[in-house]
Amino acid sequence: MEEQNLESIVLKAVGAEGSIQDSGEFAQRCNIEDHNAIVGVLKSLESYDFIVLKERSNTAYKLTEEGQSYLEAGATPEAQVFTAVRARVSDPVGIGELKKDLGAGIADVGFKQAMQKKWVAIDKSSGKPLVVPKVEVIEDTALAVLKAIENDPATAQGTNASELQQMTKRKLVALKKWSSYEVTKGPKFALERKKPATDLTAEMIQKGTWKDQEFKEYNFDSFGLIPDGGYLHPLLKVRTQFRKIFTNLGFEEMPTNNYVESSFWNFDALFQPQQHPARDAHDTFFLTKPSKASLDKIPSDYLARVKDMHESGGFGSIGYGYSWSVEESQKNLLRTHTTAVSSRMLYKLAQDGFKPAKYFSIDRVFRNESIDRTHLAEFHQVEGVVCGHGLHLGHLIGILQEFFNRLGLGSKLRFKPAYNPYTEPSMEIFSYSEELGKWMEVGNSGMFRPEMLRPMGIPEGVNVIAWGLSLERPTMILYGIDNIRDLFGHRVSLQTVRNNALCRMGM
Ligand code: FB9
Repeated sequence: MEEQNLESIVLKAVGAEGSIQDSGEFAQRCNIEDHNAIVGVLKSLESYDFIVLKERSNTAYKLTEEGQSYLEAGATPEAQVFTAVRARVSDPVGIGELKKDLGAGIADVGFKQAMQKKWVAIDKSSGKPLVVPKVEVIEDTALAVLKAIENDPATAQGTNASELQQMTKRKLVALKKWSSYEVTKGPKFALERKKPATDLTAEMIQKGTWKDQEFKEYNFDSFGLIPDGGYLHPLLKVRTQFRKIFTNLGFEEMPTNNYVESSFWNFDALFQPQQHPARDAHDTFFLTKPSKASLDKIPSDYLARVKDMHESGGFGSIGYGYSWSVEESQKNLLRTHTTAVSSRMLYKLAQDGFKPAKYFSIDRVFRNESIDRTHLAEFHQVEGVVCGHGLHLGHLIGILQEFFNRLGLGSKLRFKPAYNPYTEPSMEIFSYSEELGKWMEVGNSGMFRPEMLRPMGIPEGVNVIAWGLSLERPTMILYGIDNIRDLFGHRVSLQTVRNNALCRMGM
């Protein structure tokens, strides 16, 4: 029944009778099965001073399911056993026969009780233990107690304490305790409770009903609802930190919004030979639809210069001396590094009339490599590019020192000679981790080769220094995540996203 209805039933009863003697009896009278529903309404009305409650403690015996079953059977198990044994006085039976006739449960319980009451005994004179009656008639007193309780649970009229204790011990009855209430009118009694309004509305003001309207008091102790909101993924927090570092160093972000790239921009423009293992399907995701990039996207004069460079070199280079295939350069792929974007940007810079520039990119790249706990077939590459007149390795080392200082990795930085197809010289970058107590690889770097820059039209004397690292590695270390699947992919727990701390990096 609705709480509102219960409330009006209670208020009308108190209004008509002046009080309710007992809420439990009242609930029964109104066919309200759940007394607790009434109690909830009484407590609410009392909190608004509509009524006054006087608590009463109640106890009553209640038959258990087992007790109820004996009442329905009309006899306790002991009485049933005596009746069966009395009927076979001339041809006594054993307990086994009784179990067959009465059922094991009744026979076991009844035999034990009947023996205790000396209603029956065991006769072994025939060699086999037989159950025989010891009295002519019995009185099923336990049944009488069950009947008395059923008739009057509150007082169990006609029974005594010992009998009730015995019945409770046999788990045929249980003592129930509950509270009920005497209800009388309170200082603010009314036949109907007008819910106090929570808002002052324009209608109340216009009609003037606010004058008689009761308003709910402000509860200054309650906490406001915590507004749910969006949460930033740890990778995006670290990306923001990288962006801040690059922009504070005067770098411009490159447009990286194309995951699909031609082999030309991803490899050929970088002077990466067409036989290079990295260009094999085991390392690169090639597209089948569309499998080919349209040539008109690649300026024909530039394409010719790249072809020449690969085949016969130029600008001091001897090239690779192989027959360069334009079809190979048209193969579409998922970019394997954001250096493909750097090559597009540098070509555009040269074509628009070179001027010194600093670019950066942070975006997804894809490699067809074996995956493990810390590697997926994709990751976010972070790349920095600086181009200017007379740049040399010292400038690269300097910008790396400044960049990694801002990541908090610059106190001990070392550089190790390395190889990349499109940079010469190249260096791997290492930082000493006090926490891990070892040197940690934190990136790769180099100076783009003239074989890459000159065909673009980048002028002689201008060099380009560049470096790269990943977003996942620093994020996993900063957030203590050891399995990349807990950071990236469909298994990421949204709770982790909700709970993760602010990203604090270096400076
Ligand atoms: O990120 C890497 N390590 C790293 C970086 C930061 C860091 O910070 C922690 C808070 C303390 C911790 C670790 N690495 C590069 C090094 C290794 O993790 C390496 O095992 C994995 N590398 C990726 C590529 O692996 C297939 C990281 C990724 C990487 C490597 C090279 C480049 C970019 C990303 C590059 C480049 C480049 C070179 C020359 C010119 C232009 C770009």
